[in-house]
Amino acid sequence: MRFDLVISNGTIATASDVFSADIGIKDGIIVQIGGEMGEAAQTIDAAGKYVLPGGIDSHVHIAQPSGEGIVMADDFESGTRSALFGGNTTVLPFCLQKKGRPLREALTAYHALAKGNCYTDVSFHLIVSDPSEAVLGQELPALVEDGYTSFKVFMTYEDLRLSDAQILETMDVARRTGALVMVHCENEDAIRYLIGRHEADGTVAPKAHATTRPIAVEREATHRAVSLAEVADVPLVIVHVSNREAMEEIERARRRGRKVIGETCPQYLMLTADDLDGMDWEGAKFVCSPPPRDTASQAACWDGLERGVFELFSSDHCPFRYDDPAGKLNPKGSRSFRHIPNGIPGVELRLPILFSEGVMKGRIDLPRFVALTATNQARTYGLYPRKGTIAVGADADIAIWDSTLTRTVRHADMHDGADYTPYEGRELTGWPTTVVLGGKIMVHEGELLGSKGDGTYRSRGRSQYATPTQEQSFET
Ligand code: DUC
Ligand code: ZN
Ligand code: ZN
Repeated sequence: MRFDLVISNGTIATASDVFSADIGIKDGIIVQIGGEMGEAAQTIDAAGKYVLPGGIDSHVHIAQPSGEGIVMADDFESGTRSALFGGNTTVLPFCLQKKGRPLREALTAYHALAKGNCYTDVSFHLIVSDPSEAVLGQELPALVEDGYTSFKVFMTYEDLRLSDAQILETMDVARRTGALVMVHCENEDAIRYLIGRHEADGTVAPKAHATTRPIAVEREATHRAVSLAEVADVPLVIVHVSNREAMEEIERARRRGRKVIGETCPQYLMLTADDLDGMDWEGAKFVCSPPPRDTASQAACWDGLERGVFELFSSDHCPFRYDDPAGKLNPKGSRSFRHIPNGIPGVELRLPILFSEGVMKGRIDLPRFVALTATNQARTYGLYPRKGTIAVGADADIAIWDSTLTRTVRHADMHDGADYTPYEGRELTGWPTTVVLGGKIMVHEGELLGSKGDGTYRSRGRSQYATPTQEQSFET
């Protein structure tokens, strides 16, 4: 048999092109695009459908330790299953260093959780919470060599935040090793100050999460992060950008010649701070950081997606169950916003939201959709060209989309471990109907055909943007 699988009659989109051709797959790899296909063990007829690279979601949290008594709603099985049904074939979760402990220890535990349980391929970022001399001097450089080529640092959360000096030291490791630093930009001291004022006048409902983390808190930290990266001379990723003022910091830094990669997420297009104001503590369902803003910020984020301020559109999937003592309504969280775990589910709806609201509504074209959700993600995090595109020699990670399908979002139809979706009741047009991972049909017409364990851990190369001072462009 010449091919294991042929996908015929579809319209293929890459980050640079839209064209009609058949795809021939052998041993998990795309081996032919276009021309006579000949015999195949399996064929999918994709007539009338779009054939896109499988989504790569470079920002998800799965089974991440989340504080006393709090349990994340997804393990690797449910999180990657949900990702798969949403048209993704690779996700990049975060491995969190425990303070005072080596990163390797966290990695060993995290790999054990993932092994044999994944429906998509996975690769880990590191969260550096304790940049000790040993971590900076030995551990991180060795881990970069081993394919852990990106790390996230936090400017917020008492137990995670790094000082400016620590951020600079971590950036310096990235500069020397070619790793890429991702920064969560919110000013913790300013948040503490505002929390104090809110508590003093008894304002403790979920909405206070938004008013204690206003745009100025994110803008200031974004400015500081890009400035620190300029001092250290490293490129950086500003993750989960929520508003125009933070975007302007990114654009200003780029005008100074800096390499700054911007990421935004579905919640900043679809939700506002008013969603945190629901009856009966329902606002807790929308608590995430940075918080959703207002409709002007939503428009700004769309503008950023259209103009290229953002190269990455990721979910920041960080699921906690709502009606659960280990989730949003934990005993303390049901009394004060301060104790509501931060994060919302989104890995399954990231792509349908951008397809429906972006492509179908004419805000972005299909190549830009592919760039934002797969190609740029692969380029940024050292997976390209093995992943993130449809090309001969690439992994056969493919999602087939039906742009005529309109569905109302119901959590009952989701495949994650949460008990709600923030997008309940939204009507979306354009859904993935078939997902192929490494040449294997994992989902077809809503049916799960793959098994947990079909997804494997993928070590990464260095980001193609992680070279100091040298100009790079996202053009394909
Ligand atoms: N940052 C994230 O990236 N995800 C969830 C919570 C947070 O603060
Ligand atoms: Zn974050
Ligand atoms: Zn996140």
